[in-house]
Amino acid sequence: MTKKIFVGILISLFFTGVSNAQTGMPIPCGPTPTENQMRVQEMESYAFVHFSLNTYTDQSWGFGNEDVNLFNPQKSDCRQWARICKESGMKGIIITAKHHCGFCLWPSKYTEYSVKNAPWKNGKGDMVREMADACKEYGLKFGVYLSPWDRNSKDYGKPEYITYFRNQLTELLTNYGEVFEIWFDGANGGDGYYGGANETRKIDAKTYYDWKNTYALIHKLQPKCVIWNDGGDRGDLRWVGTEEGNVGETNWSLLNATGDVSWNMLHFGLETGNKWVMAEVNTSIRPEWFYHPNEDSKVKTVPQLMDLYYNSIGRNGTMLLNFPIMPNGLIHPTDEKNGIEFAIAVKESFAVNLALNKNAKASNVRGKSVKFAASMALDGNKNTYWATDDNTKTASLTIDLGNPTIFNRFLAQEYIRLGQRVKAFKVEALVDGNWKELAKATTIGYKRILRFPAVKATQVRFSITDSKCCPVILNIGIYDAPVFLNAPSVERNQNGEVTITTNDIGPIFYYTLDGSTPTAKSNRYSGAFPFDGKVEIKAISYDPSTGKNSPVTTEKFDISKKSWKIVGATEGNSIEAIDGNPSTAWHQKGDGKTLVDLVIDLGGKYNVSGFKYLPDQSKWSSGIITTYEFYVSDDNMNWKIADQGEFSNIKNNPLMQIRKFRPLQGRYIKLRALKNTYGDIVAGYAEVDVITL
Ligand code: FUL
Repeated sequence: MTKKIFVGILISLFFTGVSNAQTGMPIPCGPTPTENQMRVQEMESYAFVHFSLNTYTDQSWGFGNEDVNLFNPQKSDCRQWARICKESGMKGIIITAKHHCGFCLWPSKYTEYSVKNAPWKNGKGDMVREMADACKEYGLKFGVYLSPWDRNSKDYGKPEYITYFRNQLTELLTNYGEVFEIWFDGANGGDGYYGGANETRKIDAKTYYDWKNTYALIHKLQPKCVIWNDGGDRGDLRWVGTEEGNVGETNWSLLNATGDVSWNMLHFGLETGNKWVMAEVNTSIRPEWFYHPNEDSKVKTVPQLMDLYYNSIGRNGTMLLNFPIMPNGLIHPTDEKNGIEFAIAVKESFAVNLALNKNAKASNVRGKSVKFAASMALDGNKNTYWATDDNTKTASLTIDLGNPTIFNRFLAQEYIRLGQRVKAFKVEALVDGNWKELAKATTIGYKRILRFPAVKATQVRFSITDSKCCPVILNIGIYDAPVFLNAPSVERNQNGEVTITTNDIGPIFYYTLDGSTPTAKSNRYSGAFPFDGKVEIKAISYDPSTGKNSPVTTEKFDISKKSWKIVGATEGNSIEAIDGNPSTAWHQKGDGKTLVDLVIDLGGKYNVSGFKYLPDQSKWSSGIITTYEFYVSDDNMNWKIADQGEFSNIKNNPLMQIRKFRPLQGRYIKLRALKNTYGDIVAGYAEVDVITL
């Protein structure tokens, strides 16, 4: 052998060695998910059911002194809940075993405040058992919500409560079979009944529950259970900072294991985080979590649920969708219908992957190995992936669709068992011989779905423009999904002018004023129209090109606000509190020392039987009232109290608050803010309205 040949062999051995190294799988990039997290991530969607004494008192949070005798669902049927959830595409159900009021849906040994003292099934019922059994029957996973805050317990706030809390946790994690997720609500501490003390108790949610040992107990009793915790040590899943049903478009499944977590970290994750803490998007199919009859016309529609799908699962999150239970113990037929139609819409949208097994070319393939070829992202196999060489952080994959193909969705998945990597990417299509950019985005993670107007193209180019480590792409999907029209919004301003609008492009509107369901034969909307006084307006969007219409919007308006006046306002644009426009708000600081009252002259005498309060809808808004009193007066001097209470979950869910009371006659109303979410002296109002007889 000549020296030259020998050196040649050495060189080629060296390079073979290098390329062999590259044909091995990429090493993990930062933190990776546990098997338990993987399992839940792959479930994608699961349900909450909210049921408790609140269901009978029309409240969001119970104070802890509500009568157990109220709990008597005549038709309760957990099998109905399980069937509906299953048909709505849910893979599991988490039941509110104990909400903040402390009432237990199972006959806990450790409290009298439970189903065992309720008339339901003569105190022999166990709703948690029925739920666990129904889940088993319907092939669903079973999970438990156990509120750490307990407004009934006399021990809440004291060390003894932790023993009580862990005893209850042990009951739930021992007696009902496998639990896939435990949910510890972050709302913690404040005023409550507390065994009759009726006082305010504050705790430090980070330290009070000794989460380390509480977690150890969970891991011992239920090794496959994931922990959702908003109040203390980092669990397996995180809250996304809102109950509206979306996570950030940039969504890293990472946080730091210790230290404070900001709103941005909750919503977008933390690229540099050292622990895998995936995002769970929790929201309700109705505005509120518990059942309220006045929300029967506010159930999320199929287009709204599809938005939720794209803004949660389509953004690397899981979707936790709540179904409230009615006082009779069943899910409302509208919730059932919309839930099931939603599942059908999801199925239709992703029925045919137009990229499946299509020819594809990658700009770089790890070690040039077939094991990591572009085709591995198009083979529908969840164990194979396209990967690039270690030092390649930008790469593209071009898919040949064969024929000109129409599509409007692009889906990408990373092989997250090796960590989350991609920081930015774009999608282009070859349309009539020219490359056209369809969408640009940031993170991918477990799953990312992009929506864009339909396009007809022969090739699609997916380019990763930035990545933490070499990209590892599990799956690509291209779909032609049906498009659903959104229900329009109907608003009425202070002058009594009604407007109907939508974000969709192109539809026309039809409406009715007599409570009947609008069709393409009803009144056609041709611009703002006057309608003063009480009315129920129903409206639809209609697309003349397809003949399809949106779900129906129903808005009820009470007496005219034309002659309303805010009394004594000295600052800001007070009219914004009563202008009928939910996106404007008035904030009053009054004398700068205490919260001041809002007094409105209704311009005439009415039988006032309720009021509505919408807090400022902008993010980080100040002046969100949490505790209030409401008065009515004839003369703006002698006031009769009509109602008082709390707007319970208003910080996380800043919805229109509706309160009804025994009617009182008067010309003036007064909303007195006693506390707000920031504990300062600003009272803010996006809208205030009355309900009259
Ligand atoms: C919130 C609670 O305060 C609500 O009542 C509801 O249970 C929701 C899921 O979490 O923080």
